[in-house]
Amino acid sequence: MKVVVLVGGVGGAKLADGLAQILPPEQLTIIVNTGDDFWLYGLRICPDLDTILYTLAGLVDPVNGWGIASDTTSLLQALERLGEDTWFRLGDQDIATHLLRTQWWREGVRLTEIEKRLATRLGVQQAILPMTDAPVATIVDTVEHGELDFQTYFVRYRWQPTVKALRLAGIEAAAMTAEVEQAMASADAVIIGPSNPWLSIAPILAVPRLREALTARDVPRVAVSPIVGGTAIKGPAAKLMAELGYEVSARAVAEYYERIINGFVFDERDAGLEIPVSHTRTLNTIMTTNADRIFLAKSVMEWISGWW
Ligand code: FO1
Repeated sequence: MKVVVLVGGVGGAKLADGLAQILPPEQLTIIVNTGDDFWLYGLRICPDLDTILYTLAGLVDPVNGWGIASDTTSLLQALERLGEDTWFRLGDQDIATHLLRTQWWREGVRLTEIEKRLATRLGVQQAILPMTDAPVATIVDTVEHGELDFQTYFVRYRWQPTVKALRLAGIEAAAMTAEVEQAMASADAVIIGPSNPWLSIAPILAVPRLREALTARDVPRVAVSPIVGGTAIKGPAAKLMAELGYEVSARAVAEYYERIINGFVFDERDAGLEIPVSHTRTLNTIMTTNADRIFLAKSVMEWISGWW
């Protein structure tokens, strides 16, 4: 069964990792948000792509969920000595990825090809596809600071500013890649990971023609809720939902995805919520251990096979 999973950062990476442990590598394609990508010190940084790559390569920092385990910060310390405010914590080993990516980027290599090369070199066999090759930037309009680029909002201000609106700079010019189109066309199931629907999944769905490609075929399309018991498992999802005027619940997430999904997985702690989707399943969706990842991935796959 060929599975396509749409993801953002840490939560999505955990489910993708669970799926990677139970499916043959050629049967899993991971389509990743690139709205968080930005330039820093002349380097092209793609946080969500790197989080997925490092997680599947077994390199990720288990505490943060991003960056490389036991990485050092010599370069950051040198920058601080030179008077820089190093609010974005780039580890020394992590920088190697950004150096290579940037070199290839400047040579004109497509982001999809760059990520394929990085994955191959780190021994990752699954296809990790950026949502588009074009630079797209999530811009967060806040009450306190006006418009902020994503990482300034998320990391520098620790997602504390009040969000008024979101927009995606560059999305009109972004094209779906042949690789994403091919993955969508041959998918037997599509899973939307427990990533932030507004910050991580919306940019993927906003790539021109991607939403149509996703819904074109009659296959299971299942979203996993990132909201459990009215709060986010990690990050600003709950705070953002309230600021954008949504009820903070798994039901509101299901309603947000209603037109594109036919299945919804939400946490067993929320059993009893009425979900407006034809197929629903409650499970333990909190992935603390590796066994949790495998359990969730397996349970979702078995459930899909059961109703399809
Ligand atoms: N997140 C933070 O909260 N603080 C950081 O200093 C930080 C550095 C960082 C470096 C490389 C990388 O690939 C990711 C990094 N992240 C950091 C995570 C990342 O910016 C966000 O988690 C995502 O953009 C949201 O999915």
